[in-house]
Amino acid sequence: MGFLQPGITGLAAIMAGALAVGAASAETLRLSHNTGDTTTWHKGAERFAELLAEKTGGEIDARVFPNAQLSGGDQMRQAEMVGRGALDLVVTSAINVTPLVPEMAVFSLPYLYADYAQVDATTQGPAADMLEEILREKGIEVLAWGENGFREVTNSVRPIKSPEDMRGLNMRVAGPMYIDVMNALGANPQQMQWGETLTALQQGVVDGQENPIGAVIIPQQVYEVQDHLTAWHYSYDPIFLGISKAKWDSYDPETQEQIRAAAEEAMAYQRDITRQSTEEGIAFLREKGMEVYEPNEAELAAFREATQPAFDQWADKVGTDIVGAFQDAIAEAN
Ligand code: X2X
Repeated sequence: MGFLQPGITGLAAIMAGALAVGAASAETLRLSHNTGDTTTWHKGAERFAELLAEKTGGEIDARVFPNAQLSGGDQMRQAEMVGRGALDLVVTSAINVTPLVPEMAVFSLPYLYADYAQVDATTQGPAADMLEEILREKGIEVLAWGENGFREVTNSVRPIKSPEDMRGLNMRVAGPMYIDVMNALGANPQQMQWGETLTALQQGVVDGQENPIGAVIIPQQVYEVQDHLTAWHYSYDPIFLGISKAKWDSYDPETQEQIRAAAEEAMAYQRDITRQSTEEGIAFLREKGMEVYEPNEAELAAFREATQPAFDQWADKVGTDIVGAFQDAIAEAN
């Protein structure tokens, strides 16, 4: 036995050396997103991390950081940080990028989309390329589009059935376009980080907020702090998985293909689970004690009309080229 000992030790040393070399060549990218670790954003990001390791044969993996913790809790700063290479990867929604790229507001123009077929005709088609081009100039390569969803309004003061019911409500909003939309409805909007919103709702600092059911309202338990929800579908919000362009350009074409394939698969999964949970969501929220109101066509038309000034104002900021391309794709969708 004795003479075998050095042999085994030697082999172990070689194996340890090989592992060390392997570990040294593996790269861990940092992925930032701005919701909690229970959301479909997080699940999509985690799925991407798994697929990335799988498709690159362990050469690259990713670590997911929720709650905008890598940008000091500031959800709007993430895009700018990825753009200058201070973050490798981001999962965030379009509205959060509007301070950097106002054109990103196109997706969320009030009542632009009537259904998912129209959404997919833009986010999964050439219309989205126009935004990808602008983001690329800002240092962000979009790898794939996912879904935050149609944003529905909640509050704890009264059921919302008409634009008049919005008057005077103190509403937390995520970004600048929604300030103008809420003002058009006669509400008092206040821009606030998502990370501070649940506490603000609980303490009555604001009366209400708006977010998608499947991606955010259910997983972040907004129903615990809000009594009423109206499914008014007033604004759609996509998410995207983006990588710093500097990082992207450092990879060879084969690696880029692996990264993109991982992103596309992960975001397709993320869209699926988001739609699934949105579909089951209204029944779930009622079970949890929320009073859910589903407006009829005439009531939706009243909300659409009331938000038209904000649509026009932001369509101007986005520009007619992009808005027109989106409207054309939507018209062809159904
Ligand atoms: O802050 C929000 O409301 C959220 C989570 O939906 C966004 O990132 C826009």
